[in-house]
Formats: sequence, C-alpha cells, structure tokens
Amino acid sequence: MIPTITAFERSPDRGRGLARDMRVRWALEEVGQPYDVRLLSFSAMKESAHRALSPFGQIPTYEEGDLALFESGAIVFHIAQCHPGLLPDEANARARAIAWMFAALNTVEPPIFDRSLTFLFERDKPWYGERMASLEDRVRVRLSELSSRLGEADWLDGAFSAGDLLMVTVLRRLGGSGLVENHANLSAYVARGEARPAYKRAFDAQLAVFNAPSSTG
Ligand code: GTB
Repeated sequence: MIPTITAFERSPDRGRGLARDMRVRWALEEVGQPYDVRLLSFSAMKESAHRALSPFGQIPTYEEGDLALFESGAIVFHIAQCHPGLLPDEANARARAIAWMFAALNTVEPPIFDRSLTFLFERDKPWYGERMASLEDRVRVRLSELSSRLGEADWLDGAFSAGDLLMVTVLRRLGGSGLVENHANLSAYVARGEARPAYKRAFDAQLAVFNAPSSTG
C-alpha cells in the first residue's frame, strides 16, 4: 500500500528542505517506499478534515490504510520499524539509534528551533539582541557536545540510522548561521547526509513542489 503524506503547498523556505515533511520523504526514500503527497495551503491545514489527522493543524501527516499518524518523529520511527535500513537489527544498537532519534528532536532541535523563531518573528523587538545571544549560546553548547561525541566517526553510532537522518535535518536548520561550520566534523556530517542519494531524491521532490506552477501563485 502506498502511503500518503502531507506537505506545504507553498513552503516558506522556498523548497530548501527545512519543512518537516523533508525528514519523512527522506526516510521513505532511504527504505525505497514510494509515496504520494497531498499538498495543503495554510488555511486547509487548519480545517477540520486535516485536524482529524493532525490535532495541531500541521504538516507532515502520514496515512497508510487504516493508520493515520502525525509528528514527524513518530512517522520516521514507524517507517524505520516497518522496513529494513534505518534501524539496526541488534537490540541494543537499535535502542541506541532510537535514543539518537529522541536526542535530535528533544535535546538538539529545541534551541535551534527557538533560535529560528526568534530570528523570524522577533527581529524588531527591543529584546532581540539579548535573546538571540542567549539562544545562540544554548545552540553552541549543544553543537559542541554533539561534535565531541561524533568525533571522527561518519555517523553517531555505527551505521547510518534514523537517528542520523533526524539529526541532519535538525542541523540543517542552522544553515547560513555559521554555527555548524565552527565544527568541521559536524559540517562534514551534514554534508555526508545531504550526499546520500535518498536525501537528494527527497530534496528534489519537495523543491519540485515549490517550483511547480501553483494555483495560489
Ligand atoms: N512536532 C511536529 C512534527 O515534528 O511533526 C511539528 C510539525 C510542524 O512544526 N509543522 C510545521 C507546520 O505545519 C511545518 S514544519 N506549521 C504550520 C502551523 O503550525 O500552522 C516547520 C517549518 C516550517 C517552515 C520552515 N521554513 O520555511 O523554513 C521550516 C520548518
């Protein structure tokens, strides 16, 4: 059965792979699962039909037969559990890869996401400079810790896993800030993820949505 995911009809990032459908697309590409995409406008995301799938009126969602999921992490986890290639078979290694999935979303993404929101929405506020400095300090600490753990390894724990997939998508959110570039091993890690054929297919697919002629202009 071919799953259907939802994505922005017109992504604010102009198709640079920052919206969270990217991680779902990438996971599906890694395991070789074809998928359909239903594109949504911002208003359609808040309608009851979509809220039945996503209580918070957000993308991405995932539908496959009787199953409907929201939350990109849960969707990537589901894909990784149903197909070989994104989680190790050995129980302890699998548990550690899952820990990295949680670390990406619960420990590394929050300060990065807060920084993005502040950059986007609070630039005209009197507290902007102080708040941004404090958020960037928090991001720097996390990146430094992550860099120390990664060391010279290609991936966070052995072979590429769903933990790396999520972590790379989280770090990409810092593109243009110079923060990742302070750590040569993290820059190389992100580049390694982006060089994967499955990543490129997913990126090209979401970019094609942005470049396609659109009824909403
Ligand atoms: N925790 C949820 C998950 O992981 O699935 C969060 C989902 C979420 O934040 N979805 C966003 C959304 O639907 C899109 S990805 N927002 C609309 C709303 O809440 O009304 C976040 C996002 C949006 C845009 C960019 N960008 O343009 O750079 C990057 C990331």
